[in-house]
Amino acid sequence: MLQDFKITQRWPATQPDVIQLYSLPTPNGVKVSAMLEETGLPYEAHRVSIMDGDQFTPEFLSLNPNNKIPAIIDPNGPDGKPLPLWETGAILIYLAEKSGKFLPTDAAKRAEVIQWLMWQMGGFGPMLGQFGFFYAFGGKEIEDKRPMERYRDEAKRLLGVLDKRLEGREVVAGDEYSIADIAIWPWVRALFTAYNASDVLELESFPNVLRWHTACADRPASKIAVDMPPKP
Ligand SMILES: N[C@@H](CCC(=O)N[C@@H](CS)C(=O)NCC(=O)O)C(=O)O
Repeated sequence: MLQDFKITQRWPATQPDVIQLYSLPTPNGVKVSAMLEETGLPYEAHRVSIMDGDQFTPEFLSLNPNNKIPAIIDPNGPDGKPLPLWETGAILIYLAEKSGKFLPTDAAKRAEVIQWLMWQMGGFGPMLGQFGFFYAFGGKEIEDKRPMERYRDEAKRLLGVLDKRLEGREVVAGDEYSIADIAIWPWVRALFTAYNASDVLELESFPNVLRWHTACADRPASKIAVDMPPKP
């Protein structure tokens, strides 16, 4: 039963039959909101304010001991049992399999999509996140610029890899829009928005990334996801 999950004591479900999303529109949060919007799976979004430390409350930690958003509970998981899940890569694969969308069934194409998803999870997201910390947030005032420069250069290298990949391609992997695109574009978006880093990363020198990002961000689902859960 959904109400057996302690997190529902702090963030009560008004629609207990649908997927419960605990999130905030950060790059990682947007990935899962975008996937839910793209698939059309019904869900209820709860706002977890990481600025106010909500992720460290016992209720949130009871769902995700790693104290990070987003996390979900699917009340109708495998075998009809509720399924709690965190880590966006795992959530995207789960939702793709549940909906039968955005992950090819062809084994080679599926492997390729998962490869790029893992590239985002293991490299693009964490490196851009560190760059953001040292360039735009808490680490901005640090006098020693080597940490910022290291992550800036790695961010540029990764953007170069993505740009090359997208040369003559509409999507990152496979033949159609997939969880690889859904995982990566919110991180490119953060470079323009939260990090204000167009100049320092010379984003104009990655035209394929810019073209692809515009197409991803223009999708109706993406437009809803960037404000999900909406501000109170
Ligand atoms: N690898 C995790 C990363 C999640 C993550 O870093 N979430 C950030 C927001 S984008 C967060 O909750 N930060 C709060 C904290 O670290 O206390 C995933 O993909 O789910």
